[in-house]
Amino acid sequence: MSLKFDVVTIFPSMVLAFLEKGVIGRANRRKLLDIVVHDLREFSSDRHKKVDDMPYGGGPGMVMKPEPFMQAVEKIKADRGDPQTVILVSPQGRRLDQAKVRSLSQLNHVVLLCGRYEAVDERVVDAVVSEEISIGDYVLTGGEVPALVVLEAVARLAQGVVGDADSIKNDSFERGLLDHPHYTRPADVNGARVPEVLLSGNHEEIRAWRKCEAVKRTLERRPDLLHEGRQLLDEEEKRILETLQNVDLERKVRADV
Ligand code: 4FV
Repeated sequence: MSLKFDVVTIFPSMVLAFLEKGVIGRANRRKLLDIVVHDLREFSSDRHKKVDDMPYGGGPGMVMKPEPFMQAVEKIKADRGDPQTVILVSPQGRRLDQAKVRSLSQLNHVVLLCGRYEAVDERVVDAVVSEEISIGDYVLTGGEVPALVVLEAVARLAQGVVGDADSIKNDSFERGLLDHPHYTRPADVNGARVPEVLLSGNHEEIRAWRKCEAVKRTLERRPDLLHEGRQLLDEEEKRILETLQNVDLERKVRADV
């Protein structure tokens, strides 16, 4: 069963353009994904297809009207069946992470609502939204990019979308770790050489080096991930982490002496 997405936006061409390219574009053409993009203006009963209005209580900017979103979700339910979740992407939402992406990828019908202007009328959230998701603590001009971030991150976990399933298994964050460094030809660029171990053909040493680099990078750049995701580490990774932390500790002690 292909993963169904319905995206509601005032810029359908922007979303459709994204869905033509790359892995997602190919999966869409091969019907591994079933994506429908809806123009919010079609659900406006206003003769000028107005979808926004002045904010009650005053203040800057415009607010998106509730009825068009409510109509759009009702139409989607009537035509495409009840979705398992209706997501409004907004800065007020739960922060998206790979764990959330993985849980969304277990569903088979997801609706994504894209806001524009200052905000969406809160009654949309009360009436038809299951959850709000944020892609990060910064403010964009529209929900289309966040909606496509959610769609792409979830769709690539769907069966057959990404050619080599191994690349999913080794994903960053899949196991609470950042990815190890990657290299390709040529072996020497202006004197910058590829680590010898990767040229050795010794697959066990390569595997161990990559694991060590992943733990080292995570400790250096994202210790918060190790704090939250320690239980995701296997015994070997835990040993590597201990060794690195002991080395670190010794270095600090020596520095203090
Ligand atoms: C956003 C985010 C975001 C807020 C007002 C669109 C903008 C504008 N959505 N994660 N960060 N949305 O900045 O999800 O309409």
